[in-house]
Amino acid sequence: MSLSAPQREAYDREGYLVVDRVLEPARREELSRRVWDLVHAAEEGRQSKERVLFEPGAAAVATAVKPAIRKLSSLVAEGEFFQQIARDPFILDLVAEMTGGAKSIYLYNDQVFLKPAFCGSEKPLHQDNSYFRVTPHSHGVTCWVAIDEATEENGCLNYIPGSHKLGLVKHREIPQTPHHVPDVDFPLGREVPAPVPAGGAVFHHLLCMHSSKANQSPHPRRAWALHYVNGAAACPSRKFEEMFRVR
Ligand SMILES: O=C(O)CCC(=O)C(=O)O
Repeated sequence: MSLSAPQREAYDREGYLVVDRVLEPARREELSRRVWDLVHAAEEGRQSKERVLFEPGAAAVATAVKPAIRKLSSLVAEGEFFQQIARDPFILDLVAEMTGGAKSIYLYNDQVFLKPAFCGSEKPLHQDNSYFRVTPHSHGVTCWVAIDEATEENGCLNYIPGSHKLGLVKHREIPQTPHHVPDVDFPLGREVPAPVPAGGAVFHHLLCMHSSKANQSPHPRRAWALHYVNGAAACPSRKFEEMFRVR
């Protein structure tokens, strides 16, 4: 299946699109279980350090005994189960359409974003392409799969509708953090929350501005972000040979 006409219009207009189900419940449950296993391994120091990003100090203390994990990179390196989801034809048909009718598709990278209950910190506003630098900008899309239900309370993504039409705006780094934020003197627009049911996904254009708030709820929020690029794109920040080819 590919995009319906209203979905296509919504994606072109807003720069993002929520799809309520991309994973069948059994697959979502298996993904959830496997991701918890990887997170527990990381908490116990059984993951390579390069793949794990911890919550900043104060938030980690909030969990008292365990370090709180913020990000886990490259699930596709974990083998077939994850690779099959990354290659899921339903997801890839949508990705192909959203990236200019891609004939070949690569995974630029993939990462699980975690917001542990009560202490998951915010992700400030940004455009993904301020990190990736894929051109044309429309040749990439992020598919953010909600492993847990993502709500306003536990830190779903918030988007500025239509902000993908602004072009790539200047960003500045926030010192001592891994974050970039827009550095502009014009209004960017109002952020709108995009809740996603567990097993659903939100797809966003690499220029659509988004952020997520801290998780102050008792419910963890985990999402697997798959950043796809059309094989015809220019990608100066990473070689295609080093990426995982999905189609
Ligand atoms: O999951 C989050 O809180 C941030 C995710 C994000 O910025 C992205 O997937 O591009």
